[in-house]
Amino acid sequence: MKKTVLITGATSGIGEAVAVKFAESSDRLVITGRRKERLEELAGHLRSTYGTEVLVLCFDVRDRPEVEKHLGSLPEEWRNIDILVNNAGLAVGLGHIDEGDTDDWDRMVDTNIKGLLYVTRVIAPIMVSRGKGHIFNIASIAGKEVYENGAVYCASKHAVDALSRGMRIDLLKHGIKVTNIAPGMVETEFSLVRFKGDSARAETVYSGLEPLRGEDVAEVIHYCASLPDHVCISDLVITPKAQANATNTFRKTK
Ligand code: NDP
Ligand code: 8X3
Repeated sequence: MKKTVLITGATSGIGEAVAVKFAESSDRLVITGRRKERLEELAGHLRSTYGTEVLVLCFDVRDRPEVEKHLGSLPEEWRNIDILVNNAGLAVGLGHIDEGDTDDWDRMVDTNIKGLLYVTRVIAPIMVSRGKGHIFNIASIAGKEVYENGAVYCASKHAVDALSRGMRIDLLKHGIKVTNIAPGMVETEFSLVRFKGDSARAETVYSGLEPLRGEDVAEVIHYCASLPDHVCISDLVITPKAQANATNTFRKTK
């Protein structure tokens, strides 16, 4: 049966790949993000390629009134969200705690933690009222470990990890599953955003190894969502073969 899937941050990377994956299995999609043109382009592609029913909602997850306005007034035929993928997020900057840019910290905390909470606060009650639903929180290997220069991003993803565990307890009696997804290196726009548009620096992150692609993470999320109702995968760390943990990678030199 068709599911209705809400994905935050569907304009690129993991979120876009998740949208395509669920479209392939004929599900209905609510895709969100800030870049309207990208959302419209993706919606057009999914409609023409897969015949997908798509609702586009353009908003910033940091803006609580906007989140409440858009998600709190979903058209009746779109209200029954079966799957929420809390994916919108970012790292900005890389530096020691005594030198960090506090605006960067605000962006990470506001997007990765508060944005995820604002979205969940609107959608979870809908799931509770229906007695079913599945929430995926895209955390990170940075939510399991901490690395030099990444304290604030790591802290924000540790918060997501804790929220996944807390949500799972709170929503247990309502029949709602919560899956925490903790990817390692995925080649998306992530590093371009982290390095504020410095594409040469972003490319070095993935040099000499084969990183994950958004599609790899999407495949895993789709698998978790396809399991029988009584089965819940709670937490998954997914890395490329060449990555052992947050700091150890094996790179081939030319
Ligand atoms: P991308 O930069 O490719 O995608 C990030 C998405 O988040 C975009 O669609 C962007 O949309 C959206 N987004 C960012 N800020 C906001 C905002 N304020 N409001 C609404 N949407 C927002 O990176 P990834 O696909 O890699 O990142 C997706 C998630 O995966 C993030 O939470 C990231 O932390 C996590 N992750 C990524 C890893 C990696 O190595 N790439 C590894 C582990 C976790 P727009 O700009 O249009 O608003
Ligand atoms: C993204 C993975 O290792 O760059 O969450 O923090 S990492």
